[in-house]
Amino acid sequence: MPIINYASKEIQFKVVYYGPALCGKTTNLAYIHSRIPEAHRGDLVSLATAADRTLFFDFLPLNAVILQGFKTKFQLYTVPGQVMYNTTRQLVLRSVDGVVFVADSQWEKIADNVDTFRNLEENLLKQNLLLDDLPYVLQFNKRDLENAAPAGYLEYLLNNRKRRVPSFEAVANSGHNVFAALDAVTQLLLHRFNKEHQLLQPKTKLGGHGEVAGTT
Ligand SMILES: Nc1nc2c(ncn2[C@@H]2O[C@H](COP(=O)(O)OP(=O)(O)OP(=O)(O)O)[C@@H](O)[C@H]2O)c(=O)[nH]1
Ligand SMILES: [Mg+2]
Repeated sequence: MPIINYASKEIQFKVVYYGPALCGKTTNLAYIHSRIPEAHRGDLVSLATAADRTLFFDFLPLNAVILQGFKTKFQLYTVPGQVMYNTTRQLVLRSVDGVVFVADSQWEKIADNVDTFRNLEENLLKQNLLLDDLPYVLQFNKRDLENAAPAGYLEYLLNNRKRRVPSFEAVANSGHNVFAALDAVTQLLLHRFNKEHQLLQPKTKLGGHGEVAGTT
C-alpha cells in the first residue's frame, strides 16, 4: 500500500527492482539517477561490496509531478540478486507497491531468471501478497549481448500467466528502455491508486519519452 500523508499532501510508492545476480538492477538505478535532474531526485544510496555487488540494497528517491495537489514520490530499491541474500530480499520487499523484474537475457542465465521469478513469488507470499495482484513489469536486459536468448522465449518463460504484463527489451548500461520500464510501472501504480482512491489522473511520466529525463 502506498503511504499517503494528507497533512503534507504526499503519496509515496515503493518500487523494487528484482532479478537474478548481475542482471543489471543497480545499473538501472544508476542510469535513472544520472538522467533525472537533481531537483527531482535524492541521492543514490548503494550498499555494496568492494566488487560492486549489492550487499543490502540500492535506494533512489524520486519526486514526480504534483497531481491534484498531491506530490507523488517513488522510492526505487534494488534487491541483492545473489542467492544467499534471501533474507535481505524479503526485507527490501516489505510494503512493496510495484516491481520491475529485470531478467538477464543471456542463455546461460535462463534458469536463474526462472528461479528468481519463483523466488519473488515465494517472498511475496510470505507477506501475504500475490504476484498476480501486484503491479509489475518485465525488463529483458542485456539485449546487446550476442548470447541473448530471443525475447519471445523470455516472454514464454516469464510472461505466461493469465495477466500478461508490459515487457521491455533493454540495455541498462546505455539506458535503452530503462525509463520505458520505469514509466510503465509508475503508470500501473497510479492507475491502480486512482481506481482505488478516485484521486489522481494516471498521466505522469518520470522519464519523458523513453531515454531522457530532462537533461542530456
Ligand atoms: N552488456 C551489458 N552489460 C550490462 C547491462 N546491464 C548491466 N550490465 C553489466 O552487468 C554487470 C552487473 O550489473 P549490476 O547492475 O551490478 O547487477 P545487479 O543486478 O545489481 O547485481 P547484484 O547486485 O549482484 O544482484 C555490470 O558490469 C554492468 O555494467 C546490459 O544491458 N548490457
Ligand atoms: Mg546490484
